[in-house]
Amino acid sequence: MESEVLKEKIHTEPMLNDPRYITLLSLVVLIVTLLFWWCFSRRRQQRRSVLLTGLSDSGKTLLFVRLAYSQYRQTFTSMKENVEDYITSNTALRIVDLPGQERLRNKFYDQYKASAKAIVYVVDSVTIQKEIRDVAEYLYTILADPTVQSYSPSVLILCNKQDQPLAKGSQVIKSLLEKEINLVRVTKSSQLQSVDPSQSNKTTFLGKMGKDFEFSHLNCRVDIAECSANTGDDDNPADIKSLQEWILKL
Ligand SMILES: Nc1nc2c(ncn2[C@@H]2O[C@H](COP(=O)(O)OP(=O)(O)O)[C@@H](O)[C@H]2O)c(=O)[nH]1
Ligand SMILES: [Mg+2]
Repeated sequence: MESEVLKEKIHTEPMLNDPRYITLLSLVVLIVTLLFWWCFSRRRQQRRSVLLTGLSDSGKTLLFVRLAYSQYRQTFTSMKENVEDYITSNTALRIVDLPGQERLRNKFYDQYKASAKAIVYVVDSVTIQKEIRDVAEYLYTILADPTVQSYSPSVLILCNKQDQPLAKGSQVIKSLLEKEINLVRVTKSSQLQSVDPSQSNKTTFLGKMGKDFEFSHLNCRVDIAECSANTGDDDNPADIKSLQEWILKL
């Protein structure tokens, strides 16, 4: 009996002392750890948010409510974000309605941009001409963002409030925005250069150098659609089908 125990000892001990065995063991442990870490970080980074962005009063919160609860609720100026799951037949998404107020929007945008699978930029089609500078500047900030540049999420420019008689159509809004971003990108890049010349080649130039700005020049896809989030009466029912269909295609 005792001799058997002794035999076994002799048998196993050299194995544990063998440096090759130790190396193999630590390699296996390392690989398993890395695998766990990789799965975990992938889960965390999974980009499944659809961000609703745009200036205040463009209709983001109303669109959010219609998407998430499919009913009308009175909205108010949002001071913080609204988040709700949005389950479609093929994916589980998350709709995030970001505040549009100038003082708040960057903070919330920075918080959510890394999780963005898609960005919906909501435009008030009635006041677009009056507010074109603000609308274009905010859109420029979103598109030129380094995170957006590297992940290139799908972008939808949503021309809301189409139920209003004075609303501009999507093609008019598209060319208004392209013209204005053409001007905005010149001012933005010269501003950056004067603040810190070394930064000028780090920030991306939006579009093609030496050509007028067009959305089709970007490496992320930019779509444009019309909708109306307002609860309609029977004469003009609310119509957010274009947005719902676009989300389904993500
Ligand atoms: N006529 C009309 N009004 C809208 C539409 N969408 C939003 N509104 C109104 O615009 C105002 C601002 O909407 P809200 O959702 O709070 O905009 P937010 O600031 O972007 O979140 C509210 O009074 C809404 O009722 C629309 O499609 N048509
Ligand atoms: Mg709001």
